[in-house]
Amino acid sequence: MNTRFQTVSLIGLGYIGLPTAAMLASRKIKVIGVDINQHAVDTINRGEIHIVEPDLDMIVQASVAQGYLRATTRPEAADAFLIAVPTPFKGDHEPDLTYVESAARSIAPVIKRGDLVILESTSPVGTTEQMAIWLAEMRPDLSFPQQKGEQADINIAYCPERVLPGKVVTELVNNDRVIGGMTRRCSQRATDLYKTFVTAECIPTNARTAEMCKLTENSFRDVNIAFANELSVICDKLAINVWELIRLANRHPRVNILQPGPGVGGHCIAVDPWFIVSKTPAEARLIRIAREVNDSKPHLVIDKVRAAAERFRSPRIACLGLSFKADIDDLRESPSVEIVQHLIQEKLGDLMIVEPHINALPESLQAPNVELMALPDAIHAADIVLLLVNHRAFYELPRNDLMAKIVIDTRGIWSA
Ligand code: SAJ
Repeated sequence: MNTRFQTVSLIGLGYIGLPTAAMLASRKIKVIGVDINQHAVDTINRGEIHIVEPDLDMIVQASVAQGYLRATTRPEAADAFLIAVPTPFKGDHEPDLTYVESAARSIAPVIKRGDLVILESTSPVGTTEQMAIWLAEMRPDLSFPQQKGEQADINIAYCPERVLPGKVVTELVNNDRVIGGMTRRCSQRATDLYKTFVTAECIPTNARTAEMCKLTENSFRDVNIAFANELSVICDKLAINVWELIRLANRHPRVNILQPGPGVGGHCIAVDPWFIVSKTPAEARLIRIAREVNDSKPHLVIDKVRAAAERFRSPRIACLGLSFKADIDDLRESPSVEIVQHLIQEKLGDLMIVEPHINALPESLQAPNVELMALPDAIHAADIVLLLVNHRAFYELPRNDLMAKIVIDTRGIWSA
């Protein structure tokens, strides 16, 4: 264990911050979690969690019980600060750095000589340097890497997380980490910190490359999903089963096509490519088009439902799945939610929503003729079955139950 970090503070206790706090605490480092959400703070201090992530509850419970993890709404002194706050976009896909700025400004009064500040939030290139400027503005008594290089009082690095929701606990430990220090010493200190719980490699680089690396990874995935989604549209026109096509093409030793779906959701892949486009709009042509292809997919699904609904006076439509991907409860930026919202607006019929991971419909989907239902009841009553998410539970549905229904399978779980 690294004894130089006695106390570490996590700013932002969401899907990344809380698991990271828990991993550090499980290595017997004193962790102070900070979040503006009082409910999250209270939940964690009871040893419980406010998000769904396998195995995280046990680690948080043990860390709180043993006194290694504690949450609060106000930053306190620590040896290292990891900022993991949201970076959404505003207006025409422009990155919104408000949360990063307020996180940086909130820790500025408590940082001291020798501290390490790490930004983990997905950010446009240059954000870490900007964060260092905000900190320096508020603490003229301390020196920062942009002023004093290796001799700075405060070390600053950008270290993106790259964990997959649903597998966060194992991926936090087993994934390689890109460590983008503003100086070599910053990278070294950040590596020392991550090495307390990461068993994989920590690879040093500079802050800008690390920022771009995170954006590149998610854009790579987005472009590849866009390719699959475009193929699905082409195959619909040409009466070809796209899932069979992809399976066959993937038999080639150097081809590995991803899966088409109803669109790309979540707070990462559907957002991060825009951070590249916003910095270099003229150059990022393919990246922008991929975003547009993926964003157009929900509308093509709605067109299919509309065409199917025309066959009935008042169709009963079972919509299976709301989350942005399989086997999680996260509805953020979910194409399924977008699709269901449109179906509600168009009053296409009675909507029976099946989402095994939630107990109540989100407010945006509360309307007359919309009901959250159990799978068997919804299937039994449906004229049209719209499969939106490939949750494990849906694979097990007996095929006979779908006979005499119109099936729109956007994930290919039955059509493949
Ligand atoms: N999707 C498809 N077809 C596919 C794969 C995914 O349509 O073949 C859709 C999913 O249904 C979902 C969306 O893409 O709507 C995103 O899902 P995902 O599983 O690809 O990714 P996320 O958003 O859960 O996590 C990604 C991961 N990035 C990469 O795989 C490059 C993860 O490692 C990152 O840490 C995470 O983004 C993040 O936080 O940035």
